[in-house]
Amino acid sequence: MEMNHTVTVEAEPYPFELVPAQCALLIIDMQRDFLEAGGFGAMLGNDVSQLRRTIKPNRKLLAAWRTAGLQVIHTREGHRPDLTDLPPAKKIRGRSKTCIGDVGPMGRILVRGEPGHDIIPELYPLPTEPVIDKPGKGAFFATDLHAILQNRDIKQLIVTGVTTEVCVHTTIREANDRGYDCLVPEDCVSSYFPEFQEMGLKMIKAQGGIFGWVSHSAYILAALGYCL
Ligand code: TIU
Repeated sequence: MEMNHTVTVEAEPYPFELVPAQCALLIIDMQRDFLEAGGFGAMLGNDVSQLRRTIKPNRKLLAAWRTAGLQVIHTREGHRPDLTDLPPAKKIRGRSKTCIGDVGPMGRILVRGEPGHDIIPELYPLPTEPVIDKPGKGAFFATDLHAILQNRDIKQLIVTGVTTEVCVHTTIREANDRGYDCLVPEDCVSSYFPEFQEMGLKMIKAQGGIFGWVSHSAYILAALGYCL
């Protein structure tokens, strides 16, 4: 397949014209701290099993992107071990007994270098794939993501990961304002709250695609010529 040619992906609110060579797969925060027991997500009182259904479709999409030689970028939410990049407001939010930087079953919560902060083994980055360490919810805030995308001539993003209404939404909004076209496969993103998943996806594609497009990984793989 010619990666500079446009392929049409079935999507809402209307078909997405995908140019594979200009489209990065951006996988947001598929970290143990959000997807496994004892991490940040669980600390906030969430049922982490809500997010685990995204692992399988993300694996398929990631395998396809790698096989096609296309660009993959991963992100991780977290902070420096000395917490100098952790806003005091973020640390105390939630009034939880345990907070960011405290020791949990997977090491210090949401701290870089700790087991819980790392990406789940099922989607572990290759050494050639950039990993963006971000202190906020959005992947553009206080990171070099925009520079990396510009240097690689990326104009479109397939955004997957967790959680839909928090880091995925914030990143899509930031990307949209910087001129990127964002496509979200609904089976590859998830929220701890089913109602936020539903409304989060609706918000992206409403008003003529105010933030982007919503599709399904099967449609993206089909457009790339993968038999399912
Ligand atoms: N709490 C929640 O839903 N999400 C986050 O705190 N971070 C991300 O979404 N990655």
